[in-house]
Amino acid sequence: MINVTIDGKNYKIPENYTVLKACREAGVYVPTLCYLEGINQVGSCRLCLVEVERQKNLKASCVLPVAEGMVIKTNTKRVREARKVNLELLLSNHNRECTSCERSGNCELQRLSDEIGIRNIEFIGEKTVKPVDTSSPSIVRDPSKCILCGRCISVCSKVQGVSAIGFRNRGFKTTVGPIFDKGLGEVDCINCGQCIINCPVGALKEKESIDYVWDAIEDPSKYVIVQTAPAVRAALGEEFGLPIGTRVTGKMAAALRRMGFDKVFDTDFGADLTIMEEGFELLDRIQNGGKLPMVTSCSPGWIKYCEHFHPDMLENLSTCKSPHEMLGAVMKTYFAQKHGLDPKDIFVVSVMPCTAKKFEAKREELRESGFPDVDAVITTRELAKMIKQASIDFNKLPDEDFDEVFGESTGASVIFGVTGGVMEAALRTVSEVVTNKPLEKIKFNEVRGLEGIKEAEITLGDKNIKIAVANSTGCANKLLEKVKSGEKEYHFIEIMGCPGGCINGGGQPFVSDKTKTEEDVLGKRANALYEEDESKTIRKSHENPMIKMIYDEFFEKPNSHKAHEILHTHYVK
Ligand code: HC0
Ligand code: SF4
Repeated sequence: MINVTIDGKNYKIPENYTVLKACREAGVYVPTLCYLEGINQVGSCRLCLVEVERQKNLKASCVLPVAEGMVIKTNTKRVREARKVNLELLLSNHNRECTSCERSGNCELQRLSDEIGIRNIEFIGEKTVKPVDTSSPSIVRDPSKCILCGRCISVCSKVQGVSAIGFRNRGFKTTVGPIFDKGLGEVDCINCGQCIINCPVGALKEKESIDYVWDAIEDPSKYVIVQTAPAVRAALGEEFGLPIGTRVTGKMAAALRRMGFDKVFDTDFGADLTIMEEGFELLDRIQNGGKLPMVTSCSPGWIKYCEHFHPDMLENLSTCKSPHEMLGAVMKTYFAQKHGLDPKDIFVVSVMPCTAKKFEAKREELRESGFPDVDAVITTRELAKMIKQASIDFNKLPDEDFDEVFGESTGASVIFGVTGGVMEAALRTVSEVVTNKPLEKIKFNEVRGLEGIKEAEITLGDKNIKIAVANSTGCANKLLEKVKSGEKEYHFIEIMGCPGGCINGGGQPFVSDKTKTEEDVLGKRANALYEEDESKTIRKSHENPMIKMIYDEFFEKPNSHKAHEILHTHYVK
């Protein structure tokens, strides 16, 4: 530890800290726009400037290491004025149409302009002009809003291991985007949206389907079914000012009903169905010499990553469709038959924490019934916008249930939304199927927690199986390299494309860098799902009575011929 003085007070600080980190730990707020701890520490926005005694120039605190006896001043006239000038320069080349901007109300640039006291911009000059990129099925880029902070670039390369975007050109012409001015839809982008949720401004957003969904609801010839992913309930409340980690399952179902959907179902049912299919597929591969390790296939960002970066592992993927696609396929087959509906009139909307699901829903592989399994995907953020457009007072809504029977789900399915959850849900079912005895402990702590890679060995009957869980495609890459080199061997691997799993998907509510340093955002969202699991009387997928019913009435048994036709697919690229 070393001694530093910040704004006249003395602190003991670990010597490997930056000045910014020391200030934050001391409770001294220093504004930043480009900073993302451990990911983007580049000192480019120049808003975190501080004065350091005996040093002539102001210093960017995010890249300045602390030193013994350092005297730091964060709040002098010189600091305030320099931050203001730097921010004005940034704003001079920014498309400031705040009222119609996607991020109005939660833009970090807008908030800092207010906090730093910008009231007029003196430097009016030329602006860098670049067209909006709409080539991706999931993401829209507007370079006129970009402030060149580099957060998206760092997240895409360092966390996701993709490097689809970078700085292009030099000086005034500098922009952020894919190589050779290509569109995001033309490069190896996996649609994860991690760049969106880490963008401090409105330069990146999801490709909206709001009007498409409203039109379907208004269309009397359409039977419109909505389903909601596990992680949406853990974060939607944030859009309505509720504390991070507030679970809003009941209010969400109530809001969807008031918006006019004909049925309000839960993707969690699809997750229970996935566990049945994937669990039995795993057992079959282990017992009959199938391709191992088997890797989960429910995260579409991960699937696309696998196609681009590990095409030799496509055979390792489970053939199961993802839960919302399974539920969509069930709607257009079993549900349509049972209710005398023509599948062409059924319109399935998935509310997802994920931008890659927009791409997934358009895949040719996922339209076995002759119609897309899912017709539209909206993110958690888009759902919040629709609720606001409908003038629904969300916080005053009563808690309501999902509709029967596809609203019936178990604790196992709700934890799908957090890293390790699919693995834990699968183990709960596979263990009981193998041993034919009730589980002694339902929690698998070995696969819980937010570390990038987790490993464990689990006893299933008389056999030990080796498992691993990776979250973020960057961590998946590290894990798979070890598998390929023979350094590691597993039977079953869960991979989720986003760090932390779907609770941190690219479609989730924005959380500022400031809030991220003050609150354990992912831990709180994860807890919301674990609490919902604990609140359920049925916590294993195979015990869901409606799952039993659908096998009795329709699919016969897991992995049956019919189940394969409707619930499974193959990715070949
Ligand atoms: Fe997920 Fe899913 S858990 S991918 O993160 O498997 O998006 O929440 O909906 O489909 O169930 C996302 C979340 C889902 C699917 C489920 C899976
Ligand atoms: Fe990179 Fe994901 Fe953004 Fe594509 S969506 S540019 S892969 S961070």
